Amino acid sequence: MKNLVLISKMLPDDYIGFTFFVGCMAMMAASAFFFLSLNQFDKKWRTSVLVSGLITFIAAVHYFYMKEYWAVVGESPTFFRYVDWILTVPLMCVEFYLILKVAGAKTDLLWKMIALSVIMLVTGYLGETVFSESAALWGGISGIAYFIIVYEIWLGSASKLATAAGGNVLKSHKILCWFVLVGWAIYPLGYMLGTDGWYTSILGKGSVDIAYNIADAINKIGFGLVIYNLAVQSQKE
Ligand SMILES: *C/C=C(C)/C=C/C=C(C)/C=C/C1=C(C)CCCC1(C)C
Repeated sequence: MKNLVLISKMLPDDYIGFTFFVGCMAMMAASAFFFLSLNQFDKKWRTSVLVSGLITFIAAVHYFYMKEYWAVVGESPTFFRYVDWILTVPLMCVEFYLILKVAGAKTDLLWKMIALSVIMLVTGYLGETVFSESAALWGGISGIAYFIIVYEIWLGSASKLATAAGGNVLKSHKILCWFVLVGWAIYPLGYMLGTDGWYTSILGKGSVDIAYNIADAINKIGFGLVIYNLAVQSQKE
């Protein structure tokens, strides 16, 4: 039987390991926060806050594995990373759908967003692993799916529903739109730092993991807090 590693050394210059560790703790704390707040919400908002907690909780578990993987194997935990994303990004689409339900959002919108995010992530995974010699091509296909998501929420049917809903929902939808446009854009940047393509001569090489870890903290915890705040504000009224 192989050795079971329970704890591994953290070197003081292991900045990547540090962001994995802090990421793990931050996701755990955020999950505790969302779950423990559930009782203060009535049924209408509880599901949304629960989903915020599930997103950070799923990430916390994956970060627990990823920090160990990094410490023991010393490589990017690409597989765990994408399993995390394929579970959590569709849940973020669910959040959009849940808050827009008041304006009559249909499950078509939900499935369309989920399908686009799956295409975005599967093609990105292929570009980072199986077909890494054509990473730019796969990243480009992934980028198209990403732009359609951005279009859908900023200008497409999701934005029309948000306008129809008005008030707090519209305000929160707008903030979430910014998360997707700016916060999510860190991921393709990380991808370009970690793979070889036409962009390598411009950007050089860097750590995918630092980019992805920072992006995850901003997007998963920040996104969840926007939903939490929407629930608090709406319930006050
Ligand atoms: C919690 C995790 C989140 C919000 C992950 C989001 C991931 C992306 C928006 C990834 C996008 C990518 C591209 C747009 C092109 C290159 C490949 C990806 C998968 C890194």
